[in-house]
Parts: sequence; structure tokens; C-alpha cells
Amino acid sequence: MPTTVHHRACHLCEAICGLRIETDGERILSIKGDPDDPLSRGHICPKAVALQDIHNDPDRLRRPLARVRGAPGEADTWQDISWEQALNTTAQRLVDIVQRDGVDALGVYLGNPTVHNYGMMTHQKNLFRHFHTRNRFSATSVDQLPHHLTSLWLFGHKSLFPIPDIDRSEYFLMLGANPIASNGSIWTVPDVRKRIKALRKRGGKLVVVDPRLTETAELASEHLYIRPGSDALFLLALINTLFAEGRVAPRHLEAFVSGLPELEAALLDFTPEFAAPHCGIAADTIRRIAQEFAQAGAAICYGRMGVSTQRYGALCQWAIQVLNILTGNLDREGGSLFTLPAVDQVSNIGPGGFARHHSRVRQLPEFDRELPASTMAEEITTPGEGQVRALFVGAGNPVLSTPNGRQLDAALEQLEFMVCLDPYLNETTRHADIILPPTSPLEHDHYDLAFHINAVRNTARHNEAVFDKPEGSLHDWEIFAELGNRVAELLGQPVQPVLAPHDIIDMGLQMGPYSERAGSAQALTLAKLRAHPSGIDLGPLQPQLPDRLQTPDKAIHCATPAALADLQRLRAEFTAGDSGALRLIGRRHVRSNNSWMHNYHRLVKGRERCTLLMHPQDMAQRGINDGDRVQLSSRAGSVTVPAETCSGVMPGVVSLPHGYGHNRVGIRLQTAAQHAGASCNDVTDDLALDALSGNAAVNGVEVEVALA
Ligand SMILES: Nc1nc2c(c(=O)[nH]1)N[C@H]1C(S)=C(S)[C@@H](COP(=O)(O)OP(=O)(O)OC[C@H]3O[C@@H](n4cnc5c(=O)[nH]c(N)nc54)[C@H](O)[C@@H]3O)O[C@H]1N2
Ligand SMILES: Nc1nc2c(c(=O)[nH]1)N[C@H]1C(S)=C(S)[C@@H](COP(=O)(O)OP(=O)(O)OC[C@H]3O[C@@H](n4cnc5c(=O)[nH]c(N)nc54)[C@H](O)[C@@H]3O)O[C@H]1N2
Ligand code: SF4
Ligand SMILES: [Mo]
Repeated sequence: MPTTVHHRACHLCEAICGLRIETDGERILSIKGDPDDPLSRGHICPKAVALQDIHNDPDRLRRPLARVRGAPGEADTWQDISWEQALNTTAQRLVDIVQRDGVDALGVYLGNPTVHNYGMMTHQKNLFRHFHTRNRFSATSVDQLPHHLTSLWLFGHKSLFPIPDIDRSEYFLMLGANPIASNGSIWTVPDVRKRIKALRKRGGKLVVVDPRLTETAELASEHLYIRPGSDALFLLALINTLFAEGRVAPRHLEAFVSGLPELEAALLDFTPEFAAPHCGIAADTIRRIAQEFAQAGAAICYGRMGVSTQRYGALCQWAIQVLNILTGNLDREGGSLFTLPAVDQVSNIGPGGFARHHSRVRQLPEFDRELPASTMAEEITTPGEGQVRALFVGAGNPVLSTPNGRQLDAALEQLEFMVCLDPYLNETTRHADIILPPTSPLEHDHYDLAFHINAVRNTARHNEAVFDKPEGSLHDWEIFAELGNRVAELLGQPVQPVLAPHDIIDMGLQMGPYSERAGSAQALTLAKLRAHPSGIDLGPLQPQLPDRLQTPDKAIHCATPAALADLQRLRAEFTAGDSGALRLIGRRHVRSNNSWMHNYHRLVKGRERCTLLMHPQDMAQRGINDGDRVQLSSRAGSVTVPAETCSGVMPGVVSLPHGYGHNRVGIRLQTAAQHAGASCNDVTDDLALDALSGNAAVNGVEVEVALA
């Protein structure tokens, strides 16, 4: 067979790099970066090459599995079943439980790969339109919920994210993000290393605020160590300084920004002197950063996981955008701008809402009809009306990825029925009654419905499947559609016609901002994208305010009542003082991806990565040497891991990556089991939350470390 070159996006992380995949029949010959992709310009990372390992992995499930209960004292086993049987049983069990106990008896958890797989986004409603349960959960509340909340409050829509325009900036203040390892998040920025180097080369400055000297901090002009969880004080002190020194200048935003006097008054006591001892950053330094930021020609303040998944996540993200607004750096070239994607989710989906109902057990607020993932275990184990009895997990591994994972691990055993839409038998799916494995990523087509909205440049790209769909397999979206149809029949409701995801995209393109209908010369259609498989360039980000705002009055109200009310909690906690306990933070490695990419030899080979980084001073105090096995513990639980000496982590701070802990009975992940590590989330705490948003605080957890 001749060699064929396929154009394809890498769906593994938010950088959405363009690839060229060479195949010979069923064999993949090479995977390389696509130099013609207008966004990624040829960049890839080592994970792209592992796409073939996912496709070829013998552990990847190809047929539905059903649990066969063992006799008392004997282990359960798994049996291959037909799709007919798997889908019928799933639909019937879900309907039975919901008809008996009410719709809230069904819990739903959707994980991160959902947003990297557009068919899962377009078709989940085919099933869930039948089940308007309050017990919906997702990875959002262990991740970016504070970003959504801030965007809803200030800009009127949960997905209107200001995107750092690094290529035209002069000053970049970055908190709690490590894009050199993560390749960027809520910031689709392939080849960020080159872009950071270019910023510095043209005389720009990058200041990184992080408790660890990260790979990104090493490229920075300046790195400021900060005590985990204290960023809100630092950010508010920057704003306080702007007011105190008369540096507030929203410039072009002036006409539609309100609430500045209220803000100034509310932040009067959040001075650099108040912040300094808690953050570990001198008051003079805080003032200098405020001055530099205000004086820069074009500046960006951006923060990610480290400032979202902590106890003041929402306050941090809100303060970051307020800082961008007060200095006129929002909606400005070289500052942070909104995108205009070809299929515009901001106009196609609702704005989202907050705290319209609360969780049953702990009264935590919903966001966008989802409850915090930290409350999932107790919603399963606490009896009463609305108790979760059946669970649907799609593309998620919450046993490893949500706080106090051991508690959830145990809770899942109490369910009456659990179904997982997942290609692996892993730490979470091992609790299922039925596992529904979708096609491999290379067997379906691809469009980035989620990530064009976060990208540093407007582009659009659709890719065909690399391989034909094997006979007797179903795509994720088809599984949702098949289940939805069966549930409709069982409920005596009309079965709805099912459009393929690419048809939905075609409609979105033809109604979008680059359509003929909108008068755009691009006249985008699916056919046009198919003719340009490297992607179509739609130009740099442009100022769009106030038009793009989704607030009812097209204004930005900075004195957000919920954020200002939360200042009381912040003030009280930090006035009370610090316990002085060690604080746990996470980290990412470029060869890993959350919990599910440890089964590929190419990525896990080499030295062990699931180590606890400790400052030499903290090790000496505890009699710990490099490589010693240590016990890391918190209120929630403990793990044993090797300690690794690291002078780049702050004294008083320890760092462990998440997504490990594959040493569990019954999983089918041969390679991962040999590189098991321990799960960071066996130590993080479901009770450690950002009380305002409900987002998990997996960073800054109080821990103890001792020789094991
Ligand atoms: N302590 C700590 N915890 C964290 C984090 C942290 O930094 N520290 N990070 C958090 C963040 S940012 C996130 S996003 C979450 C992630 O949390 P989750 O989304 O719950 O977990 P993942 O590890 O992404 O697991 C993805 C699952 O999807 C499956 N999968 C992969 N591709 C597909 C597909 O195409 N279709 C289907 N149906 N399934 C697929 C995989 O087999 C795996 O079971 O973890 C969070 N947890
Ligand atoms: N290689 C790889 N890439 C990934 C992923 C992966 O697992 N591996 N996951 C993907 C996902 S789902 C996401 S959401 C993104 C995340 O993308 P990023 O947020 O860029 O990645 P992290 O490495 O989690 O960076 C968080 C940083 O916050 C710091 N930090 C911890 N606590 C604090 C604090 O209290 N204050 C401050 N200022 N900093 C703190 C940590 O030291 C760390 O450097 O990455 C994505 N890309
Ligand atoms: S940075 Fe790596 S994992 Fe992320 S999209 Fe690009 S190639 Fe894929
Ligand atoms: Mo994430």
C-alpha cells in the first residue's frame, strides 16, 4: 500500500498542535509537526508521537465489558458483551433507577478528554436531555471553575476568557502556571517557549510568581517565590497600590467600566504591608511590580492552576482581570483580548449561572448546573432523598483526579449501577458494571470546539479520521446517541433524528462570524475547511469591546458583590496567622498528561517522576535524605513516595505530581502498573475548597512529611 499523509490535530492538550501523520495501511510510519498549521507552525511535544501508542495499545478496550459478580469470597470478573446488550442494559438500568428514586438518583461525572473530543460535546445532550439531574459533576471544579465564574461576573458569559496576547506584549505577569510543561491552559499557545523567548528578545519582561522555580520561571526575567494560597493578598495589594499611587487608568475601557470607587474603598486595608509577610514577597517588590505593570506599554496578568485550585481561587482570578481592566490592558493589543472563533460558542451556548441551587449534603453552590466534584463521594454515601444511586462517568478518572480519591474509591462500591464511557479498565472504571469503550481518537474526525476560543490567534481546522472505524465499534457521540434513543423509547418519548458532529460544525460555521451570511470574505463552510486540512488563518486577536460583552448593559461592573463579600473571609484567615505547616503543591511534566498517559513506554521510561520535591532545609529538619521513602499525610489520608532534594522549591513547600497511583487491584494497564507511583489525591482534601466557588483546593494543602 502507498504511504498516505494525514493532517491531524493533536487532541491531547490545549495547544492543539497540527500534525502530519504518515501511514502505510494500518501502520503509522511517523508523526511530525505540521509547519503549515497557522497556529502551531510545526511545533509538537513528545506526547504527539505517543498518539500511535494509544491507538495500538493492547490494553485499550475494543468491546464493551460487563462485570460478572464472583461468588462470595471470589473476585469479580469481566465478560465481553455485544453493543446491543451493553446499550440496552445501560438504558434500562438508568431508567429503572430514575423512575424508582427520582432523577437526582443519577449522578454524572464528565472528565477532561470530553472537551478534547467534539463529538462528546455535541452529543452528550442526546442522553442527558432525559435526565435533568442536579447531581452533575465534572473536572471543571478541580480546575478552571474560578475562570468561568470571573468571566460570568465581569463579561457576562462563562466562556469569554481574556487571552494573553504574548506575541505583541511588553510585560507579562504570570502566576501559578507552568506553560513550558503544560503547553498552556485557558491559553492555547503552541510553542510557548519560542514566544516567551521572542518577548524577552524584544526587551519585554516576564515575571513568574510561583512557589517553585519551574521550567517557565527559568525562562523568566524575574521569579518571585510565593507562599502557596496567598496570591489573593499579592494581587489585591497590586490593585491597592494602583489606587494609592493614582495609577488607575482604564483608558479605552473608561466609558463602560463601573464600580471603581467601591473597589478602592473595599481594598483600602489590603496593602503591600499586609500582604508581604503572608506571601513572602517584600512590600517594596509588590509596589515595584504594580508600577512596572501600570507603566508598561502593553501588559498581561494571567494566572492558571496554581491560583485557581486553591482556597481563594475565585478571588485570584477576579483580581487578575480587575488588574487588567484598571490598567487598560483588557481588549488591547499586547494585553489580553477575546477571540472570535469560527464556531462561536459564546453566541451558541448559554452564559451559565451560579448558586441557583446547592448540593444536598454540604450545601455547596452549583455552577452551570454542575456541583463541585469534591462533594461527589458524600452524595453517593449519604442516605436520603436525592442520594446518588447510579453513576455515569464519561472520559473521567475521578478516583485519581479528585480530592480525597480514596474516599470516592470506596464510595463507588456502594452504587447500585455504574457505567463508564472509557477506553480503559482503570482506577475508576474498575468499579463499573458496564464499560463502553469508544473508537480510538484516530478513528474519528476532529474539530476543536473548545480550544479555538482560548487561542492566541483566530484559526479554524477540521480533520478527517486517520483510520476507518473498525467494524463493530462506536464513536463516543454514537454511544451517547444510541443510549439517548433507547432511553427515549423506554420513556415513551419520540426518538430524535441524529446529526453527525461534522454536520453540526458545518451549521455552526455557516452561522458564524466568518460565514457568507455574516458578510465575511472567508465564507467558511465545512467543505472549505476540508480543502485546507492544515487549518485556515483568521488573523490576530482584535479589540472587540464593548460589543463582545455579554452583560445585559454591555458594561463591566468591577465591584462584583460576591467577590467583595469574600474579602471578609480572606482578611479573617490571614489575620489569624499561618499554622506554619508544610504546604503541598502539584506539578506537571511534559511527558505526562493527568492520570491516563502512563501506559505508554515511550512516555514513562527513564527516572521515576512521582517524587516528592522538598527543600534541603525541610529535609534536614526531618532527617530525610534524597531518595528516602517518606510518608506524606494530611487529614484526608497518606501516601508513601520517594523524596527528592530540590533547592528550587520554597522552604515550607513540597511538590508531588497528580495522576499516579496505578497500584490497584483489577486495573488493566500493564505499563502504568509498573510505573505506579502514588496518588496525590489520596492526600488532598475534599474539605479543602475555595468556599466562594466550590472549586477544589488541591494546591496549598496542609501536610506532614516523615521518614516512612
Ligand atoms: N491533585 C491534583 N488533582 C488534579 C489536578 C492537579 O493539578 N492536582 N488537575 C486537575 C485537572 S486540571 C483536571 S483537567 C482533572 C482531570 O481529571 P479527569 O478528567 O477526571 O481525569 P483524566 O486523568 O483526564 O482521565 C481521563 C479519562 O478519560 C479516558 N479517555 C481518554 N480519552 C478518551 C476519549 O476520547 N473518550 C473517552 N470516552 N474517554 C477517554 C481515559 O482513559 C481516562 O479514564 O484532574 C484534576 N485533578
Ligand atoms: N504535560 C502535561 N500538560 C498538561 C497537563 C498534564 O497533565 N501534563 N494537563 C493539562 C491540563 S488538564 C491543565 S488544566 C493544564 C494546567 O496548566 P498549568 O496551570 O500551566 O500547569 P501546572 O503545571 O499545573 O501549573 C501550576 C503552577 O502553579 C504553581 N502553584 C501551586 N500552588 C500555587 C500557589 O498557591 N500560588 C502560585 N502562584 N502558584 C502555585 C505550581 O508550582 C505550578 O508551577 O495543563 C494541561 N497540559
Ligand atoms: S503540546 Fe504536545 S500534547 Fe499538546 S497538543 Fe501539542 S503535541 Fe499534543
Ligand atoms: Mo485541566
